Amino acid sequence: MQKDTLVFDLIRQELERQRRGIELIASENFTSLQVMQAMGNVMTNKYAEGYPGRRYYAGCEIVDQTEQLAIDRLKQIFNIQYANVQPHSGAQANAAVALAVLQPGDNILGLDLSMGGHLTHGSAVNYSGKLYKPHFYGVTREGGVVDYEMLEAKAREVKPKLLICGASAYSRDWDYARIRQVADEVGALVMADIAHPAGLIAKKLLNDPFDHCHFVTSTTHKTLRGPRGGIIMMRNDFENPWGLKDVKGNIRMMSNLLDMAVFPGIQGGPLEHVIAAKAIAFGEILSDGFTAYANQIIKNSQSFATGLVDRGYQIVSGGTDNHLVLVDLRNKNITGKKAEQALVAADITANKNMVPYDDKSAFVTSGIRMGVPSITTRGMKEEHMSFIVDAIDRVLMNADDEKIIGEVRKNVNSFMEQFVLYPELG
Ligand code: DSN
Repeated sequence: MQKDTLVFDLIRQELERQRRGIELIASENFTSLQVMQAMGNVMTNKYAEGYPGRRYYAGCEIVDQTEQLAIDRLKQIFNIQYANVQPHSGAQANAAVALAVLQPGDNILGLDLSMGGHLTHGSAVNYSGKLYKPHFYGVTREGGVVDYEMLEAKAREVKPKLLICGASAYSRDWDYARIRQVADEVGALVMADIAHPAGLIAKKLLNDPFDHCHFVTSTTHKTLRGPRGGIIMMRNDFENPWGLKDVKGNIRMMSNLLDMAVFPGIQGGPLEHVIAAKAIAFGEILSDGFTAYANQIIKNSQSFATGLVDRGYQIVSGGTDNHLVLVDLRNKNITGKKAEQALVAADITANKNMVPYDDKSAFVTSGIRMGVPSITTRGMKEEHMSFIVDAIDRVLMNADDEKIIGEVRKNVNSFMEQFVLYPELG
């Protein structure tokens, strides 16, 4: 068969783009070569509907072993009793939890998307806002931190069946114990979506959600640095003390209900090649190297945030506990959209983002979200953050000056040469 040079040329171009630029999209990362290699293998040919040892297809003896390895390693990472590694994405993981515990029309309560929440936490354009009745809490206008009093008041008012915590543009840690307290008071179950900070939680650098939240979901490709995908986890409540039922009206173990919600509930065949890559990534997370990586994320993030503040940038909530910052650009007289475009022209990739109480639309926005997981993977340390802050500041203060942006791009490209990415790929 003839090689499809058109597609492989584009893949090569994407590799060069990733190599020459500064990647600050907070939800991205660079996997190891072996994680990528595992995604391009013969397991993509295998159908394996079901779970290890109980499949609907023959010939699953080998993929059973990779999937079981992924499950066992994930349980070890977070010290948990239950893990499902089949969700194709974080959105699928959240959909499966909702399917397992909610009925259409049930109340759910999550962080407002415009305040840092996620589409799957009840947005009107998402299944979560269409199938269920969404309610929201926000962050405080002054401090930019989760407004727990508002959360508690809303919970008491709407009595959600599922209370969702976690965010995609929030730089502070969560008080899971406080959330669980009000959830118990109003009879809600709690789901923590830790897609963004999971790698930091894995190394105990942030609060542990597992003792307080009934269900914990995540993606595997952000701070966990694995392949694109999702996972569902539980430490306790394994036995379904609430008496939730399956479609036939039988009370089942919570683990069964969650497994059934993933398959056959919302997915068919699992992506066993991706699950093999998840197993590899989970093995890497268990290593000392990943502990050093997670610690370096925090150091880089702190140093990056301090550099921005020193330049007069306003970080929502005033700083960061995790891997990202959300910058309110209103005092710099530039929109998020314009900032994103100017930065991309200088080979610095970050995404525009609404800030809490934004006066601009989601297409324009007043903010920019930036994170350090990718640049930390490339080997950057605290001392490299000042170059990045300088470059960002120069671009944003000269967003219409193509000459200056061209100069910054050149500097960025030569700066990045020292942080070699995938040397094995030539
Ligand atoms: N799109 C992801 C992010 O960038 O945070 C969340 O799904």
